[in-house]
Amino acid sequence: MRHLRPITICGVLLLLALRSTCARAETGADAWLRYAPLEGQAAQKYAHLPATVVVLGDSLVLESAKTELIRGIRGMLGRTLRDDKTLPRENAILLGTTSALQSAAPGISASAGLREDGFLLATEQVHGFDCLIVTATNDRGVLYGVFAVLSKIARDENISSLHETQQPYAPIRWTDEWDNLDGSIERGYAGPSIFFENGSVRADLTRAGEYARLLASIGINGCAISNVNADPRVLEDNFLPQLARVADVFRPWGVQLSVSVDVSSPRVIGGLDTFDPADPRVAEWWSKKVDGIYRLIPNFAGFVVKADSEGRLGPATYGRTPADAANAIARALKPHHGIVFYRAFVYNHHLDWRDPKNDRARAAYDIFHPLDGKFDDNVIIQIKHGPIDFQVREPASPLFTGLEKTNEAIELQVTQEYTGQQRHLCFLPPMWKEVLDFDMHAGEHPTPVKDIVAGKTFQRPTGGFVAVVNVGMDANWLGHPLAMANLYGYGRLAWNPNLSSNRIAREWAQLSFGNDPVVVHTISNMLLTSWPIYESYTGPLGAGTLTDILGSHYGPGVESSERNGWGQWHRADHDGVGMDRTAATGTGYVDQYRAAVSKLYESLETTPDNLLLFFHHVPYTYVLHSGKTVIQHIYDSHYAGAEAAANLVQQWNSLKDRVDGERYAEVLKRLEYQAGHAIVWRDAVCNWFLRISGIPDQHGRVGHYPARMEAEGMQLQGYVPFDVIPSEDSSGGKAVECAPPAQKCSAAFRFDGAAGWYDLDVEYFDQNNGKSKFRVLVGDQVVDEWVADDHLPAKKPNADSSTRRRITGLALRPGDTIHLEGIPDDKEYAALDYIEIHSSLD
Ligand code: GCV
Repeated sequence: MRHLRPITICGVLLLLALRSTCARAETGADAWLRYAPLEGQAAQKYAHLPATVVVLGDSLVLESAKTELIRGIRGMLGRTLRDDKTLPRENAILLGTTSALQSAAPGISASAGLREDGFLLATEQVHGFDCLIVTATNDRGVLYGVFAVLSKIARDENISSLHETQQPYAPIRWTDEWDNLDGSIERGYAGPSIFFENGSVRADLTRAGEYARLLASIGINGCAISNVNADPRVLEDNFLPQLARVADVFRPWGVQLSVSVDVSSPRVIGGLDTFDPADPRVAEWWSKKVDGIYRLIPNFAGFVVKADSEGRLGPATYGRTPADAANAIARALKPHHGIVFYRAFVYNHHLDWRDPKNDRARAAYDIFHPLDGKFDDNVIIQIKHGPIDFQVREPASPLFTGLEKTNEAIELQVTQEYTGQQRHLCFLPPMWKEVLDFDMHAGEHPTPVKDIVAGKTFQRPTGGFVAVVNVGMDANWLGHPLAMANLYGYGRLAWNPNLSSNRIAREWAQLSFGNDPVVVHTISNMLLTSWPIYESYTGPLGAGTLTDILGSHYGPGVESSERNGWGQWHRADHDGVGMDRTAATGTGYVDQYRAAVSKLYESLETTPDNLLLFFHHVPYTYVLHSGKTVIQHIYDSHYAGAEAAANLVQQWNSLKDRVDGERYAEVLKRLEYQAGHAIVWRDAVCNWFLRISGIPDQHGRVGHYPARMEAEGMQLQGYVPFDVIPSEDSSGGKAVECAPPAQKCSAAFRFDGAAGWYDLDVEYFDQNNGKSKFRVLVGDQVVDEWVADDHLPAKKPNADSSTRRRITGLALRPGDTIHLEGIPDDKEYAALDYIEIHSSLD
């Protein structure tokens, strides 16, 4: 080995010291707008940046653009720009609309064809001075341009010679938040609402303003803040001034406010005896209500409507159609340029599961296609990306080509309802891109979903993108520090769906964690592999997320999809699995697509493996394109997925000391949890399919766990065995609990392996209705203790609450007694499932 010279060693030490001081503690609240100081060469690159910023014009949004620029430059380069109002007599950064710039300096660069919100970044001489120009047709475009410049600097890009135009792909780029007025959030996983508490708008809206800034930085221009399962009180006269306060904190960032409304509002809060959209009194009620809103909120965006769905009232009450309901509301908004998003998520959740021709996936097309052309031009039909409900993999909804004379928006879901609820890492842009890029074959040229929703394919005046986000009061907005990559990715794709997932992942990693190439490479690799990993242990071959669809939508629950009216069926029986949606023998759903797509999915040969079970019912022995049988694929993918989840932990470990300690620890905790829960998924799904198919795993893994010691097989004191329901939610279908009157219980066994270093995995149940305590002892020595105080979505011991505690590096000797002690708390009885012992060298 070459010896390091002392000077080199000093250099290395200095670098290490620098790196650790640079690794600042962070909560994640700054998200991708950290503006962390650039060092050395990186900062040098911007040494010639002008010292002055000139804003031509006067508006709240331009003021935000200016203050953001000053803030960002201060943070990254440690310089405070001078703020000037008139064209300078020195080099400057010029901000203003094209018309303001043209009148201040005729002849200045203006990009022809800039659309609303698009911007131009250009370096050129103005009156003989070198200027960086950020211009747009509207103030919001200027703000977006400033964020683009700051992003370039943060990512170490050259800005000394620029002529770059960026245009949004579509006018609609919105988020929906499913926040309730009491402060809870439906399918929110990061704390309470940033908008509401105790039935009112929050007194302190600081976070709401910060959120609007984040949204603006990725080009989002509208936000509906209240749950689509709408509370009519949101439209009460005394509530409107409260909404106006939210609009006020959104306005400086160019984000327009919207709320979700209940179509029965005219009856529930309006004093009418009807909400029939055809009744003139109802139309008048909406009109007056909307006029009142615009008096308080002149830039109000409009409403989101969920009706006749999942128990919500709707126009069907009066035999009217969604078009009747949407138009009645849209006509009230029209004079104010407001819009209605009418959700296509309308289906019967009491479908008769015994009828093999019934199919929830058909619902949106069956209901909305016949209404094409009947919606007013300020109505947008908001269509979930797939025909079911944000499953881990779905084909594109056929409704995208079912509406040629109607505006559309695609609805995506940032909050990970069916994709791990921000406890599992699942970077969704690759999934969204599969749908956005999917050619629906609606013309001679490719007609991908992204073009249809943007209004390009059928020449619609408006349309675009909506995502359900559900940020909360948790400092880092979405719970998992890496989950914000999904919000960032959504915004970037809504702006430009042609961006690659790789580019988005790298951008986000750079902005959120800095430009260390190792960090950027590792994080983007983790992000880019995370959806396939999650899919492989939760819902392979297009069967849908095999989760508890009747409850939490979180852990495994294969059985829960079947024999109920919700229609998320996978139809697994003793012989085979999958929904037959073909035209020949199934529900006929495939015929909702245009011919080329329907042909693709009608045939077993051409249906891709990853959507096979969405379209076809096949025997377990059916051989996939991959050469494996369906059943072996199910087993193999679950084992491979759980292993890959464990590998995410290793990858993250390699970044210790390269990222700040706070986020490092939080991500590590979540990834370790995920690795454990992936095993819960693996075992539950594999054992369920083993039981129903009767076909063993070729590799002998399923049902055989040689390293495992079941709790019910240990020497128990106080602990009592019980059956876990459903049985696949625990190892061997049983666990032990320390129920009252016991106050402390123990389970013990003798270690009979060879002397050596071992890791111990303790599988226990962490419910949300108590905080049990656990201790592990080897002989008399306590080797670990913890409190089960996580907030998982379960009040019982089941696959939602099943949690792994890993204890590493234990020196065990044959004959050692290992004791597990549990102290119950409240309704949580310190339940234990099993222990696994692995050599630390494995
Ligand atoms: C807001 C799914 C979710 C519901 C949600 C619904 C919707 O069914 O589980 O929580 O309701 O979708 O999108 O309206």
